[in-house]
Amino acid sequence: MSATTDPAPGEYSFIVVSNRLPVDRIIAADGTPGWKHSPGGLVTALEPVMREKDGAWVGWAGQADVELEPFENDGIHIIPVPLSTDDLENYYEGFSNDTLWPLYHDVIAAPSYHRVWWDSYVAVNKRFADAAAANAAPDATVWVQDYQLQLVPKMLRELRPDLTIGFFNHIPFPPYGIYSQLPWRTQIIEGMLGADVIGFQRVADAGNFSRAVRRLTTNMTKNPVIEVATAGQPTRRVIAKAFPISIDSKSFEELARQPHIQARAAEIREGLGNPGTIMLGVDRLDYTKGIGHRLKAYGELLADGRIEVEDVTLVQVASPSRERVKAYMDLRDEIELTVGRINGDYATMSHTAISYHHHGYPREEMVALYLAADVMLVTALRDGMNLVAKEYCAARFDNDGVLVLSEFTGASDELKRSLRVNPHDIDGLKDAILAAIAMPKPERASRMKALRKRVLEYDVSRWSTSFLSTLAEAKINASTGFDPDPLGELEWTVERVPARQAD
Ligand code: GDG
Repeated sequence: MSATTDPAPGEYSFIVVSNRLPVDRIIAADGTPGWKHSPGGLVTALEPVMREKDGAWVGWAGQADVELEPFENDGIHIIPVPLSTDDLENYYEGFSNDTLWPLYHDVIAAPSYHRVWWDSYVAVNKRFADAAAANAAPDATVWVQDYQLQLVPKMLRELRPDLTIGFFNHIPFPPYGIYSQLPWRTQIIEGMLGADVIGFQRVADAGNFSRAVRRLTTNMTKNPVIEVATAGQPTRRVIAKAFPISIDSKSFEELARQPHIQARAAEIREGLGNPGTIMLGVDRLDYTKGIGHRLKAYGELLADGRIEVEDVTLVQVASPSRERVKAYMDLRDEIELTVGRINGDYATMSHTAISYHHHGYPREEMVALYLAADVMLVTALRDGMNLVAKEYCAARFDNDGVLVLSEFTGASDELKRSLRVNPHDIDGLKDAILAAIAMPKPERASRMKALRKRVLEYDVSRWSTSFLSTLAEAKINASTGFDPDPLGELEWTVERVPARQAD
């Protein structure tokens, strides 16, 4: 890592803005600060574009109350945005994770609405917008990521009308009947409409957004176009559509093909007493992931005597998440109580029922777990996409393993040959688990081949390329008076119901 000298701030032609940077600031045991690369899917997907376009990444470095200078990391310019302890409490843990997160996930947990959280959200979004505006070259492209930064597109457009602005929402966008609870619903919609292209995980999310636009503003929509009228300015055309995110599929397959990872998978199976079937759940410990529903189904199958611990073991990795938010502390207690009860009731001296792990693991270990698991359980109650489902398929180069997948994930729109379940229907979930355990090898292979085809074809680089090319076209079309419907086949839709009477 070295200090950034060239180009000077204000000269980056491509900027990504996200709450977290692709590097974390860490403090060593002796107090020395350093940086740790956190190579998520987004970083992997954007790295080539970043290098090609000499791009910069604007975000928070993961440590409160420190002001850090921009620097370069592995060919990417890093522009840290500071957050104070108060910002973390109000903007991040409060408004982002205790208002928007539950609201956007179908109010599985009750959202809290606090005006001080909102004020902090506005202030922090402005700080991110200012940082992007100060660093963007004339006519640059800025891609804003996720629900923590929904006001940034509009703020940025006001500061820098020359920019091309994209926004991608990684989590669901809820139906209007739920969204309309938000006291600041119109401001958020207007914030997002500052972008030229707004990406969602599912077609349904884009539809929910367009409907909210019609209910809360006077703008007209003609799928996927929204005409945004602003007093005293020319009408702008915004595209809102689905761009389902994916993973770096090849890298998962490559890891899975390595002999030491396969040896580790065999060792995991051995360590669990070589049961006939290993089932696996991998989730952040989050109430949206349906971990409790999964445990209930598994516990009932043991209680009914339809499976035995000697034959079927469940491994549950629940990586620590948002541990200072009350709903997450309560969830942890609830899950761990259930795991303890099931193990207490059914484990034997030689076989555990649930092998439960409240840690994060290195990626190699995750891939070994994917290879060791005969059945992967993804039972989210609502999930923007769910990358774990895709990672499992990418790792299974042996065309084996069964994916049980909730229909409430974005992934279920694509992974149609999984065993799709409604996790609220516990009897249905139990039947699907039994079907997965008993599935004959040829059917497992035929399903897994189809799943893998999809995951390998639509990888994360295809996702980013598709979004960025739509963004580039939107820019060209905006300047050439593009007509999205030259044959006049589609109706503009406008709802004239005042928002207050809606639903
Ligand atoms: C949000 C949306 C959307 C988990 N534990 C460990 C670990 N992980 C990795 C998984 C996967 C990622 O974290 C989790 O991604 P998901 O998609 O499953 O879920 P969210 O964290 O909720 O992500 C989601 C996503 O954004 C992208 O748009 O799909 O809907 O909620 O990659 O493998 N990785 C390692 N150790 C762990 O212990 N190494």
